[in-house]
Amino acid sequence: MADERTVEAILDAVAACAPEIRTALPGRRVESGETNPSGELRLAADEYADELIQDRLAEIDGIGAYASEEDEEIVDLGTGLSVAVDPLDGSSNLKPNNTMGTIVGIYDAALPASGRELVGAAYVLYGPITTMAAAVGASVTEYVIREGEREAVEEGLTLPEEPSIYGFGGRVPDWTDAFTEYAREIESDESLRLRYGGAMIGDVNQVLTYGGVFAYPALESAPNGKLRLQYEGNPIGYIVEAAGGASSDGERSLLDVEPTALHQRVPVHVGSSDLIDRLEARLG
Ligand code: AFP
Repeated sequence: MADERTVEAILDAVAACAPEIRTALPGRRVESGETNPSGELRLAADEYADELIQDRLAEIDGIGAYASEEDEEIVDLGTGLSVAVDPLDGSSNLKPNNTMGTIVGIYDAALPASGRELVGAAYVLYGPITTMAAAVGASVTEYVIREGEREAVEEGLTLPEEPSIYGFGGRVPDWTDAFTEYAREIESDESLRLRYGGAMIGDVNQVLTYGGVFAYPALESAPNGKLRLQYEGNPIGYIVEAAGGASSDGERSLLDVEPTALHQRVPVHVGSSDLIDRLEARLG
């Protein structure tokens, strides 16, 4: 089917960008002097990754729109699928040489779109190894990226039965009372260990690997949290749910959150179903 071929072509193109982005990082740790549409300071690496990915995707037939964390407006590429990208998630981790990622949501709908319109989603993790986790339909595959080529290492990836890690973003004094109660409940569970690295992709990959929960919750100062729905919450929620886990904005699946704007923020909670159920029992 045309869309499946286009989805695979998009995943191949993003994988091909990975070594070029990784190679470009050392020389682009400086701030560009610009801010992105969410008001965050941009690094030269953010701009490089955004331009490279957009150029490569523009060469693919079957893509109608490109949207990015770095660009205010949607770029018209003709007719076909819509691709929403966080070109370099966790770029503040670049200076301390910690993990970062690239996130891709592939929608069969005009943006901003519901997560239910996703036909594929993936993230690249720039860790000790460059990997990609990709969900197409109800299955997640982990790839190692070697010289820009995807090599499947695990198909039908699912979260482990027993969770073992948690990681919560935002400042603790800024958490709501309900989230604080949930956090204390999780912290007191002796089977769970804190893992928080400051780049969602690294933290989510820990959850996919070890089971558990990642959250960047609603804050007193930011009721919609920090992360963006179109190119962070939806694709990550799609991947974690395809891996047998759950996602939530505090009340419902992230995939059911009403899309209202390209850069709208949403509280993000993803992980093992039981831990998400316990979160919604607290926050709902
Ligand atoms: P940067 O891309 O500015 O580093 O932000 C990363 C991020 O969007 C997401 O990847 C993290 O989970 C979250 O922000 C970390 O936010 P805090 O710095 O407030 O913990």
